[in-house]
Amino acid sequence: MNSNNKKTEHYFAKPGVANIGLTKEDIKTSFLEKLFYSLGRIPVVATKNDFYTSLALTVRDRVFRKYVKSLEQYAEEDARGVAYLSAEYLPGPHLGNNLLNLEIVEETREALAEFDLDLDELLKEEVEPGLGNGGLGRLASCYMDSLATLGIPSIAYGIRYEFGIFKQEIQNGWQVESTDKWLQKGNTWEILRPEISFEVKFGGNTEHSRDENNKLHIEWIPDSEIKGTAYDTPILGYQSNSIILRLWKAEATESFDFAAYNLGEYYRAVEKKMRSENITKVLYPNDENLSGKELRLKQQYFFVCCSLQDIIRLHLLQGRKLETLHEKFTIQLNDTHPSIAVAELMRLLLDVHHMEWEEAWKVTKSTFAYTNHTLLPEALEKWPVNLLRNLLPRHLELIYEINSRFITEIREHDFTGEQISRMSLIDDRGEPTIRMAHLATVGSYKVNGVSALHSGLLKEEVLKDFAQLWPEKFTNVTNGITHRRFLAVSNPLLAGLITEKIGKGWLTNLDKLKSLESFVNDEDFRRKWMEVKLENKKNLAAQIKEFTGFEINPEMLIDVQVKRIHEYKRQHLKVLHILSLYMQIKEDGQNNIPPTAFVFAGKAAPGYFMAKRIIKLITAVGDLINNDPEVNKILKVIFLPNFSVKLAQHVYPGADLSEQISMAGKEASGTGNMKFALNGALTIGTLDGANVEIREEVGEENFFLFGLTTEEVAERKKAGYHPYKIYSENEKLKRVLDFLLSEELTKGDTELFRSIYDNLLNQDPYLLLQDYQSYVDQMENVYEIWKDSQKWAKMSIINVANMGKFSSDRSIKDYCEKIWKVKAVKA
Ligand code: NBY
Repeated sequence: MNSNNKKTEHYFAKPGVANIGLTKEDIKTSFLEKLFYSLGRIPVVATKNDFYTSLALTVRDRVFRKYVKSLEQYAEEDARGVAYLSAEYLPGPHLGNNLLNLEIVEETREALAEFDLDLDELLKEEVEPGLGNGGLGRLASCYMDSLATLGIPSIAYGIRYEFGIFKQEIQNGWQVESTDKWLQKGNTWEILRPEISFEVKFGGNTEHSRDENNKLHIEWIPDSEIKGTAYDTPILGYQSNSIILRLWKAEATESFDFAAYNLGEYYRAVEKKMRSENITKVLYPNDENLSGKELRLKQQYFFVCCSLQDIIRLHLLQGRKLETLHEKFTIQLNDTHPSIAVAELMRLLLDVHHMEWEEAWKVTKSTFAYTNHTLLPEALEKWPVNLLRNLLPRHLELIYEINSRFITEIREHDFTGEQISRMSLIDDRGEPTIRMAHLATVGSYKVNGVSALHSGLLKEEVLKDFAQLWPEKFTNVTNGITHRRFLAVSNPLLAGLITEKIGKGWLTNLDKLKSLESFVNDEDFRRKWMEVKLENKKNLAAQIKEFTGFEINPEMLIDVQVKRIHEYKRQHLKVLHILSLYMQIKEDGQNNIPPTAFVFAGKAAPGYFMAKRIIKLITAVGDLINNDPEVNKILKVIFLPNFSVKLAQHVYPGADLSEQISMAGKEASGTGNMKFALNGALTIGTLDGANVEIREEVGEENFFLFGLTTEEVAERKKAGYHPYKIYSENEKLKRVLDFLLSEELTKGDTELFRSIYDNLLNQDPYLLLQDYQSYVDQMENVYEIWKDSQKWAKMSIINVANMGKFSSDRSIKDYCEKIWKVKAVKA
């Protein structure tokens, strides 16, 4: 297996160290022991959740065994490591993934069968941690899988939100949110580390004084203080090491409680305790747009402060000096959410560890690297100066000082006054705010975007002045996904067929899929390929039935768009297309459309009016179509509520067509696009984000392209875009748009979709009308090819065969080589 490390093996072989094996018998024994001794249950009274928990504990022991081994290796090699800072993670269910990575799926299935238990039933019991909004959080979790698998010394830090992303229900066609109480039944995968705990201060003011040598001393006198405590979850890699996801929970400090208690102010103390704990209560459900919420800034600072103190503790524990922090650690900032870390590390080095400015700044900007995930102006974080002054007065001073030195530096270059004010960390055009992306850029040694297109645009637009100043600082790392979770675990049938053909090397080297190409003309293989897809479609149909009550015929073309609901992602463009088909059937009497089920899923930010209305539009179109006997044999429209990693794992394998239809230049990368293609769906999409690279890899003849390019979008807007003109000149489009206001669709409430209608006719900022005809035409082409099932199967195989590049293993290797300069530690 992974380790030939004699010392480690020897340690584990010592008498007294429990032998926890991986055979069916070992699993049976442990499973019963957990049920008896950890849960105090006997099989006759045990609930499904008890059985799930016993199994999870059984597996957790084995995962920790790997982790302890990894720790010993990392310590022995004194290796350079990565700390990944992310405010969000979406790990998905742990159990199935851990079983795969331990290679004990079948052993476990058989062991459970001997107790008359079904592994698949127990897997369903797991409640997943929804500690993120979407792509960014899921990416962090894919990266952890690859970091562990590749044996990169690393630790991931984040926030242990008590309530994750809200639960979505659909009531009367509208999204209704409720609290995600994911910890209600406990969380078997984490362990509390009460001894790993740090203080975090807020508010107050700073005091400046000079000592006898005229050296300036600055002291921050905060007005409140809380404590962050670590909860560790091991994340196991495939056949290999494990790393830790360390999430911080906020609590009141003891001293604080105690003082109040002495004063007899017990209730006041309890209240304060509750207020402190609020910091990690709930995840903010905004995916792309955030207003200046104080609690959100508190969350960001809270987890950054705990994480940096922990990193410094780990560094000093090895007997090293802080001056070498950047040699032993690199800290990756997952977007600007943790970017206050730049100021916080400066504060720790200057005020707590008494380093000089120049030295501290050198360490800081050699330690951080920053990943940008968005170009949307409204999603670029800016914190009001006043909010920082109240909450983090010392950090505000430090940011001003960093800025003033930075401005002095750039004045020496040939930058215009306009450029200098554009680059400043402080935007004082209105209410003064701090531009967090600028802080992150100035305070990092590398900045990367998440696809080739996005990284290019970052350099040409959002951060162009910085790219002119420091061209070598900018780089690209195209996103990737873990093919172990998104193929091996979630699509065992396709994984099995692939392994049968080419062996299992693809599990650790996804480029191996390339050899599938040599079987495209093998009729027998294509038949098996299509059989597997059909099975997966049946499974998806069963999920749809379970969660919506609707039945779809699994033979239909299953056309899927799953992702956060956002105008730039253009779910409503898909709706316009569906309505055009409806009209064709109803008004033109055309029914040569192949039977298609349109499946949508995704959450809308609770405060995002248009996104919520788009959900209502999808469900209204669904009501109309699904209940019309003339239409519903040909079309079905499904909205699957409460999209999650767990649900996603059923959706990708069952999809035929993947909708990646954002306006070019807006989707930084997308990762769902990769998951679909890896599971054999074909893509209809724009030249946006990683679609560009997917198309390059699979070949343009195997990708359904439509719409304007990024440059064309810019030109179109510059020349003056008039959606109304397009509307009035395209008869069929006009008919579809006008239908949005019809009695039939709105059941009499004809103003229901007025906001969408008006927006599209008057502004249409995401160019739906512009791209409409090109989309509809390309869908015609999709239908033509769908009718030729052999051709479709060939294209599907070629898509899968060319997904090698999109493994997160490749992404992490890129980070290691281009950015981190970190090497794997793996025997
Ligand atoms: O990150 C997504 C991008 O939209 C997608 O194109 C990319 O593939 C993915 C991974 O790089 N961004 C994203 O998911 N963003 C968020 O979830 C998010 C969450 C919170 C906030 C902003 C964005 N926030 O400001 O609180």
